[in-house]
Amino acid sequence: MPIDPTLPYDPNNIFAKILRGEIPCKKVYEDDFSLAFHDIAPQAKLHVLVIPKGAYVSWDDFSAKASETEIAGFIRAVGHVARDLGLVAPGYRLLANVGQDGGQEVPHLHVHLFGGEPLGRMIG
Ligand code: D5M
Repeated sequence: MPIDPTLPYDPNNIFAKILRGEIPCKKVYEDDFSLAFHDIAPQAKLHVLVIPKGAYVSWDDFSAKASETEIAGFIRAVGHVARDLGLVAPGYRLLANVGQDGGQEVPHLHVHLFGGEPLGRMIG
């Protein structure tokens, strides 16, 4: 069920639990600002989620409230993960669902990184 991204951050959401180490994940990358792990229900041959460590509900929340350091760190982390996974030459896709119309289900900002196979064009 899609979330309302205007609600306050829920510290019991599943990604908050992953960040606290309360539930496991298949980690691919971690630094001071970000964590990346394999999606539990992959929609492509390679499907990784990259999340900031800060308590941000959505892209909207993050872009409005995060510090420049957190924003730069997170964007760099996404690029780092793609390079680490060898996706730069073949290419990949990034996606962030926001709120009801975007179909966001987990109320902690996450960027989906898809790759490992030709993904086709989504637009046009
Ligand atoms: O995407 C939420 C994504 O989160 C969806 O692709 C499944 C994934 N998910 C849910 N629980 C887990 C756990 N425990 N590990 C890894 N991945 C998980 P959204 O953009 O919110 O629709």
